[in-house]
Amino acid sequence: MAHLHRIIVGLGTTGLSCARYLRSKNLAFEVIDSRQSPPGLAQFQAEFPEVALTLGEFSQTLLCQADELLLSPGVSVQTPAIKAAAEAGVRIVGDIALFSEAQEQPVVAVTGSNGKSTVVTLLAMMARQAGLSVGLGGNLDGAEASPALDLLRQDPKDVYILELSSFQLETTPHLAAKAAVILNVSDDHMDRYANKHEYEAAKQRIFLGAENAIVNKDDAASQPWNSQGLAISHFGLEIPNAGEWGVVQKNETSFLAFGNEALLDIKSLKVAGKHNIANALAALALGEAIGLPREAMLSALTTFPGLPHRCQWLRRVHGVDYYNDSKGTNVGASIVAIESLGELIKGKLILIAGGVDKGADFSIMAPVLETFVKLAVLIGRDAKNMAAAMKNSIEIVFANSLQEAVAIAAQNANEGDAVLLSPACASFDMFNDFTHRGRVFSETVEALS
Ligand code: UMA
Ligand code: ADP
Repeated sequence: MAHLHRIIVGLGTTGLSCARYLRSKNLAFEVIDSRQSPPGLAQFQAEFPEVALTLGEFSQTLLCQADELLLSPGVSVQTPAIKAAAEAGVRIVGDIALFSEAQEQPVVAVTGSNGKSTVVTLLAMMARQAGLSVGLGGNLDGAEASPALDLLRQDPKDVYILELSSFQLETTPHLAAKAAVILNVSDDHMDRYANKHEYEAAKQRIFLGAENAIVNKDDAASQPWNSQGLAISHFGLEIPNAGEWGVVQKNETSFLAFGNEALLDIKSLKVAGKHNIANALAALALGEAIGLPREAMLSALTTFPGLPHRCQWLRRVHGVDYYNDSKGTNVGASIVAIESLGELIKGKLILIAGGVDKGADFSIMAPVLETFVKLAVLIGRDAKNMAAAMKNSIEIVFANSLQEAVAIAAQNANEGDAVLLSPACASFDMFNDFTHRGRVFSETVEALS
């Protein structure tokens, strides 16, 4: 293995973590990136001055000479030069493949279009509450984020909890998770996949070699296509059958439940909305599959405050509540945010949305827009596309910046209304990432008088 010709493709967070990991194992590698100045460049040159680095348009000749490409998730396996290398017999894998080959502790793997970060963070809290040491990382962004391979350069942990994107799963041949889940599937990344089937097929790879599969009864796309050898447990928002996770009513109170056993009054959760009940149930089912005690799981559920930038309440100004859902980066997430906050408030929502649309179909937002939203303020590169799909449902205005959008929203909101940033789009036309977008929104709202 030590003599393989390995090339790391991409010098972002993943590429750097691969480089550090390979060096910790004394394995040789070189690096290429299609950009002239990738984000990890300065750091890489400081840490790895001796390693060959090729920048600029991918050289097919170089890629085809390798034995193995360690592909970053932002680079599609369909990129012509990568495809040519695969056809020439080069092994194409990603960081998650290296991770699963290298370690033997139980791994919990979570994918889905929405709710991944919430579920993995909540499950990590549950496991820690139960006294386990936890390695938490993967696609997850934010304070606790860590690329998967960085976790293996730390002390070994009792359990690893990984958030995985469809991109990461594309290059993972065998994950062998102790427990795996596809939380839900709605359109996302349609600029990268030829159709929804391809996107779903990438997500299905999470079950390869898994022991336990957790299935969302409310979303048929969460079912494993091949259930051979899998122990399956179910969760859903309806009354559960025996051995399933769900919601039961007792004395007009709703409880999270296992079979007919009421476990926790839903009002004691600190996070709101039906989607967060689903997230709580998914975390319970995953926790049970890795043997966490119920008591620890329920205790974590009553303290989990939710993550920033996900339907996060910021402030009330003149009777108008402001919510930051900057992580609502696809249509499914924004529909859920509009529905759950729309049901909560007395008045109507003013929605701030827009950015890079990733090939999404916004027309499916019509029912929630018509029911809960009185005005949409659209920003960003694909605002016009969005408006074309929404114009029959609600009134629309355009803004040149997020600050201008907040000002327009504030002018149009009456007492009892709420202003919601839930863009249904990626952020990189105007911001570094969704956290940057959320921060700008929060600061602008903070400055409102
Ligand atoms: N890129 C190039 N040329 C290259 C390599 C990359 O143009 O040679 C571009 C990609 O097209 C992409 C950008 O650079 O636009 C970043 O790609 P990357 O693969 O270098 O990304 P990393 O910095 O390694 O970050 C990735 C995840 N990002 C993506 O998959 C796009 C991060 O998830 C993740 O936290 C990190 O690995 C560690 O595991 C972020 C994300 O946005 C949160 N994920 C998407 C999502 O959640 O929707 C999938
Ligand atoms: P991900 O990591 O998959 O992007 P997050 O937990 O960060 O998911 O949540 C992102 C956004 O998706 C939230 O702000 C909310 O609008 C929406 N969301 C969260 N959980 C769910 C769910 N279970 N189903 C649908 N939408 C959800």
